[in-house]
Amino acid sequence: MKTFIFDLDGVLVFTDKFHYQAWKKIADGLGIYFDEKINNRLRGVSRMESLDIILERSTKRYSAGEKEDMAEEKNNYYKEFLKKMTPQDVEPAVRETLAELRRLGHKLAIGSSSKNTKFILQQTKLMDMFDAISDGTNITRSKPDPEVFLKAATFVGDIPENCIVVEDAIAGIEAAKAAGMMAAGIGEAAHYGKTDYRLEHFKEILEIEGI
Ligand code: B16
Ligand code: MG
Repeated sequence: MKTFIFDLDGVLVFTDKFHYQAWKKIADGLGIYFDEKINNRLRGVSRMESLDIILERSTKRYSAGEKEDMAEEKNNYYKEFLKKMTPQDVEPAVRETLAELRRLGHKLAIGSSSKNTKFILQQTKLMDMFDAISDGTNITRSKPDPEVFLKAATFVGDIPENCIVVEDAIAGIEAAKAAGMMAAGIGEAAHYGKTDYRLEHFKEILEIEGI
């Protein structure tokens, strides 16, 4: 039996468009250029690090307090989108695959940088699928640091060598490998050199050899 550790944004749900719209409001308000390409760099990265990436294009320097306020304002916009999420925002293939992995006896965990993880899992009615949740509220270093995945393994009581991380972000694949885990990549991460299993579709998780 294995432990599967799932990233949230970009793997189980597609909230990156909400992150984009919320950050865009902040950037526009500050007169800073921001587009979808820059938004791609924010995948898997913590909220404050995301803000620092956006502010790279600013000529002005902001205090820690000002940055806290901007991050909070962004999160308030973002949460307005999350409030409208429903179970329909999870693709049937995702729900079916998780149910099948559970039926086969594997352990399932979340390994997400997001502090909104539990709210998203509640909105989409995914909470009951997981044995453990490691997220932005229990880490001090974000991906590519392995902390979020190592904590997930500890929470389910398994060793890193028995864990398979499913990720869409390159920072997430780096984190999985740094944790000594196997890494399955979907989307952009499927084409990354360090990815062990390349997934075209979520259901292909069930075809991973030896599970
Ligand atoms: P929050 P993941 C990450 O989630 C997102 O990919 C990233 O864009 C976001 O900045 C980060 O969560 C923090 O999110 O502001 O909700 O705490 O991909 O690790 O599930
Ligand atoms: Mg992600």
